[in-house]
Amino acid sequence: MNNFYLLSQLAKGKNLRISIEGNIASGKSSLIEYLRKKLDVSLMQSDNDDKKLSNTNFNVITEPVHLWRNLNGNNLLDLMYKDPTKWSFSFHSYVQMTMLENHLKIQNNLKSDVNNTINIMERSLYSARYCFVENIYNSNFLKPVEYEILDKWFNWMKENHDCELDLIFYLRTDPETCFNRVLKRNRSEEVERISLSYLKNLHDLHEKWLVKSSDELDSVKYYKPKKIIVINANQHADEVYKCVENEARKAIFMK
Ligand code: D5M
Ligand code: MG
Repeated sequence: MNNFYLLSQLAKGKNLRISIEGNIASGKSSLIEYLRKKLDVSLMQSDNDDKKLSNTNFNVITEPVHLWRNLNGNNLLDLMYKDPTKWSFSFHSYVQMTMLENHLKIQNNLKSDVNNTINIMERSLYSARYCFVENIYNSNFLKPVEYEILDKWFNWMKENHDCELDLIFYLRTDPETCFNRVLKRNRSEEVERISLSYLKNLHDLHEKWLVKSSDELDSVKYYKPKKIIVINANQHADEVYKCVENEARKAIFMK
């Protein structure tokens, strides 16, 4: 039985909304690329055993980094890393908007009455707010009034649009591992601008939101889907993919 047969079982009769969350360079894009390739192959090859797969639609939505790198010729991602005090507000306003667009792409799918759909998105409106905005505010790159405006926009978006998720896969990675991967991938905007302490702070905020928070203890009211699956993403990518498969299997049996 392959991974995607399992995922298709989870999606049966529903539109499943999954977000892949994790620190910078935790392996989200690679996992999504792997899923996309496998899903294409599975759909093409679906035979008797995988018959149900052919009734399953996969909708993969990657993080819109290409938009942040090119807004009418402006590389906002680069500007934000170069001069965070000056550009963080503009950058995050645009990130929030493009993330909302991604949530709405899923919503349009739901409206079109297509069942058996697995929507997989890379990050969400929630990580942008709870991890990144929080981090730059704590680092004094946002003025209190800018932080308030972003927070107001976030709440408005959340309350006026359906941005619900069913499941989060959290790729939990040591900040040191992320740091080494950032160096290795050598993205021009990030090199020599992302420090280990920046990654540590982001890691702590992911943990606060996805691992440590609980309804009883929370002073902050975090949005969380019913199910959060934590994956040890310090491992080799092949092991991470295997864990995702095993966890999907467990989720089906516990359903
Ligand atoms: O790479 C995505 C890049 O974009 C990385 O440099 C972090 C940055 N990013 C993503 N979302 C945000 C927000 N909301 N604020 C600031 N910077 C952000 P990846 O490896 O996918 O994390
Ligand atoms: Mg990525």
